[in-house]
Amino acid sequence: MAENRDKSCDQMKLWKESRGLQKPDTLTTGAGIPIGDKLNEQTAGPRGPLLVQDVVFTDEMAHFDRERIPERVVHAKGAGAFGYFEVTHDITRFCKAKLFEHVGKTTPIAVRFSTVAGESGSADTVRDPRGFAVKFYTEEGNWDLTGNNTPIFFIRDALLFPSFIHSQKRNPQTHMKDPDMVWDFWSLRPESLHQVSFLFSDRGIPDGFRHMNGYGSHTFKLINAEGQPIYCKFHYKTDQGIKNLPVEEAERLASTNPDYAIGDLFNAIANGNFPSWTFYVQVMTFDQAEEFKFNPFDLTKVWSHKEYPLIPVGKMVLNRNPINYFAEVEQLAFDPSNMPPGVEPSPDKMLQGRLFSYPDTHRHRLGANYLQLPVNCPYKARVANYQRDGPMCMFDNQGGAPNYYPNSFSAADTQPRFMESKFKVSPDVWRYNSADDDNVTQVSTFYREVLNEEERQRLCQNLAGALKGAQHFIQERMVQNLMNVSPDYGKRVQTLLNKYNAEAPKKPAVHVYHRAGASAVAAPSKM
Ligand code: HDE
Repeated sequence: MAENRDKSCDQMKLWKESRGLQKPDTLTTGAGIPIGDKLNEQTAGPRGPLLVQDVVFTDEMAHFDRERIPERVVHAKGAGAFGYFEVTHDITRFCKAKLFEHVGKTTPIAVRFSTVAGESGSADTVRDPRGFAVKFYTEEGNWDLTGNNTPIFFIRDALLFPSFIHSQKRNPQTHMKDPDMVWDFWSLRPESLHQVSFLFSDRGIPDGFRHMNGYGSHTFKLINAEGQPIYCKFHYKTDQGIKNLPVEEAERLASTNPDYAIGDLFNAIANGNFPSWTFYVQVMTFDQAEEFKFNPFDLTKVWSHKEYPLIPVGKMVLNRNPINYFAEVEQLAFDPSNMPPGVEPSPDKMLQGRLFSYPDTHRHRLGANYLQLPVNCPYKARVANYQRDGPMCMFDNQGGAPNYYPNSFSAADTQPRFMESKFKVSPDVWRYNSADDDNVTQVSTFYREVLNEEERQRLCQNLAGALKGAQHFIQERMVQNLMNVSPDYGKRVQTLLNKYNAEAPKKPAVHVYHRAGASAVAAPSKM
């Protein structure tokens, strides 16, 4: 290998070497029929035309025409890897899930890290939260702890998610990222202040995927063997140490090496430098939850580590790169509703919304039988149900076993010990407005106590540097929200904006068809 080439650059060469002296396979069609010539079409005469009977051509082209599947609607750009989770500390007093059964137990895992707003070809080093999704292949089925590198989120009601994401993605007319949309939404929804402040701090641009923490983010419920529940949050702390990229370096990499984070992970694993994370839980009893000063299920807030200390549980190690990206990463499908007995959802509205959204998007993106794909298949468990057929059924479709339930011939039956825990809910059904559920206390603590002076300065610069792209009335609304967090925060951002606004060239007039009260897209005057 040339000195300055890393393993990802030499993948083709390394693959060839891994095959040793093995003879090349005979080239075939998709149906396995050997091919005599793959360089020349079958034509009537040397100048064409092409014959329909050239199945070597049609077989190749028809498959190519269907290569793309929809990219993930969010988190489209990402990297995956495989490894194991090992229990280092006993938590059976909280949780009966078999994967925590005893110290030393290991469970295979698949992990996918991602950015959120960019398309699958976008740069890795942008300011954006990072996805941190882990699939544990347990004997009781797959557990998909689908989190981010932040313990909080922008909103607390799942109904807002599509609009929030639209505001971060492309303008419906210009097809460009649009600061007006981004800041309009954030400034209209002040519950986003905590996550926005985190995002524009240094941690908004992690140095690759190995140097960041992960969080289950939501509150979950753990159930022990006696059936006792307790609320919990999950944390992964990076053993590589936290490292973030300075803005200038991130910008340089975005143009010179847009796949920086994918390459960094791939090469670390290929070189045997296996990244790892230490896994912790925080727990809160139901009584403590009743007394908690905030809504303990509010995803825009954290639980204090002082009051609810981190309890070590295990270690997660990544030691294998994907053998094929499409098969093992693009098709890797996480679903927060996949939880083994012993882990259950809390009432968190965001989590509840996600329980529906993920399997729904997978059925659209990958098809109804996506759980049969090798990377998604719960291979440590045995699937026994009454679901049958559908496109791309990959196995024996459960053979001759009865396909209805109940039946007199018994293929698979339930076991009461796997019942979910019972809990009380008796309030009125209503569309409860949670917009103003204390949007500032924890943000203020973050600004004044978590960040030091230099970090505060960088936060204000980063935030003002992005907010300056929005219209003045949006800037003003955002600054007012920051004032409510801390006058110092608001004033600093305002001072920077004054400077930027004074420097900014006058904006050219933009033709916009959209007016309040008018139809969203007015037809051009003459078609
Ligand atoms: Fe996601 N999110 N999300 N999300 N999310 C998706 O699922 C969604 C949220 C997260 O590597 C989608 O397969 C809703 C929070 C990760 O494959 C989609 C809501 C957190 C990944 C979806 C949220 C996440 C996704 C898009 C609000 C951190 C990538 C494609 C209720 C705790 C997983 C897909 C991977 C992906 C929906 C909010 C993390 C559409 C409705 C909060 C890491 O289903």
